Amino acid sequence: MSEKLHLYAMAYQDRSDRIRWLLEELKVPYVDHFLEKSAGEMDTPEYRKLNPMGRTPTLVDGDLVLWESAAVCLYLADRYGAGTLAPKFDNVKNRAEYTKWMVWSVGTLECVIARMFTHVSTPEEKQATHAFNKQQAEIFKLVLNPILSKQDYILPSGFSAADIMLGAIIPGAEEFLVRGNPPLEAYMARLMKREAAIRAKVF
Ligand SMILES: N[C@@H](CCC(=O)N[C@@H](CS)C(=O)NCC(=O)O)C(=O)O
Repeated sequence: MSEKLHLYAMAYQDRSDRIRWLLEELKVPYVDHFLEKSAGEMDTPEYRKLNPMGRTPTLVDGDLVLWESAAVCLYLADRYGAGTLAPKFDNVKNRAEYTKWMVWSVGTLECVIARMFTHVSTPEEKQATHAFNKQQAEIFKLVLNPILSKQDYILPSGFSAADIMLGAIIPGAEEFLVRGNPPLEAYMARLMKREAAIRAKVF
């Protein structure tokens, strides 16, 4: 590892927290670049060359430019944490389970959490959104609670990049999914204590 990695993020808050947390866990040196959207810093020709959508986060590792936070985390865990934060490819079934959580966290959980924040104005809309949020959270509990009641992390083999993805996304549904739900309260407390997460200022 000769050169430092570069992480481009939107100033204040975006989905780079999961990548920064993973980099801290991996102890891989990196440089943060915080871009001010309102100042047009995500729209410059230089940044658009890295990320044609003008979105964040984006990682630059030597000649590799990569965006999509889950893809970046999959890459980093394979490149710098194979066998520790990512199951190796020689066990295809473990690998499939790990990939499932990495993809589910953004493709299902985060998509639904984003919908939970749809702007509503009338009392009827508020009631419908509340009912939707509760119903979706119950479905997620059916998936997560049985696993996190019997083991500390989402994979039986222990802490992995999949916990970083889940741990960075679950707080978005704190009110519906975590509060008053002991397996997830304990899981989040466990994750929030991790020094790498504290250094990365995820929570
Ligand atoms: N699915 C993408 C989401 C990328 C994305 O929408 N990023 C937001 C910040 S978290 C963004 O750049 N928003 C600025 C904009 O939409 O103009 C990922 O996980 O990286």
